[in-house]
Amino acid sequence: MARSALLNVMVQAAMKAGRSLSRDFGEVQNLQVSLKGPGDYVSQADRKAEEIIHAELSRARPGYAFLMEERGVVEGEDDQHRWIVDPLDGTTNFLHGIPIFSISIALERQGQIVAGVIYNPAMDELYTAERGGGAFLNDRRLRVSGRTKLSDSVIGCGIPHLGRGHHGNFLVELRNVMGEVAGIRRLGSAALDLAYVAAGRMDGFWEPALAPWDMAAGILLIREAGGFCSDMEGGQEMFDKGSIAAGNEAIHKTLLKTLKKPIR
Ligand code: 2AM
Ligand code: CA
Repeated sequence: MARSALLNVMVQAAMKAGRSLSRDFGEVQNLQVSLKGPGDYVSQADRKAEEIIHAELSRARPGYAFLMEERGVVEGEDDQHRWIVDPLDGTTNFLHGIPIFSISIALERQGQIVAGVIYNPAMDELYTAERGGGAFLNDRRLRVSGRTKLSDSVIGCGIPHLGRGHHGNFLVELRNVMGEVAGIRRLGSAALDLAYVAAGRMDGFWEPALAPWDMAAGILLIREAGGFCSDMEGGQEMFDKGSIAAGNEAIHKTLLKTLKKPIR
């Protein structure tokens, strides 16, 4: 498949970081049994992957700014462009030897996401999208699912855990959705969840507390696959609100409504 120069740069960075994460993931599986456990090792793997992506992208596009999970904001001379990077999304899975984790890289131009790459090294699945150019899984063009009824739909979500998020609110959302759908899934990598919606594997997704690096590439993938994304209030402030709801046009609309049903 012929990719643009920009996507090539992003894919190369993601795959190089992916090779590093794969090596470390193999080690994590061995470390599971050791006394100290793999926690520190995983933070190192995460930082190493971020280092690789930062080096590759800076070399190919000097001066672009960064927003990265580990380093935070890195200013650049170019005030038009910003990379938004999660070097390891699905850290808890990685730490537990579950092969569902990803690298997410997006490029923002004048505040608009114009390119996105999500890579799952364990499954060798590469998702790419460029604004106006469609979304792809490896070489295959993606389209969001065509299901229109919630009762036929598989809906992904993120579940808050110890020390994170509002557990009571989530239980209300879950109760509202679980009674209406064919199934609920929780992958543990928001970037991959969004990629799965773009691929039509899941019909919708919501998560109330995410960072821009979890969502940026996935939002573009879904839009380029013909889907819809909003914050959980239905607006376009996903980064500011930190929440997201996504799906095809029909499911996105019904999901938003269902999430907000008053408690019975
Ligand atoms: P992570 O693996 O990079 O931490 C799981 O529900 C999703 O929530 C994952 O994508 C996970 O990303 C993300 N997540 C976990 N802690 C987070 C935090 N403090 N802020 C934003 N996103 C977070
Ligand atoms: Ca993340």
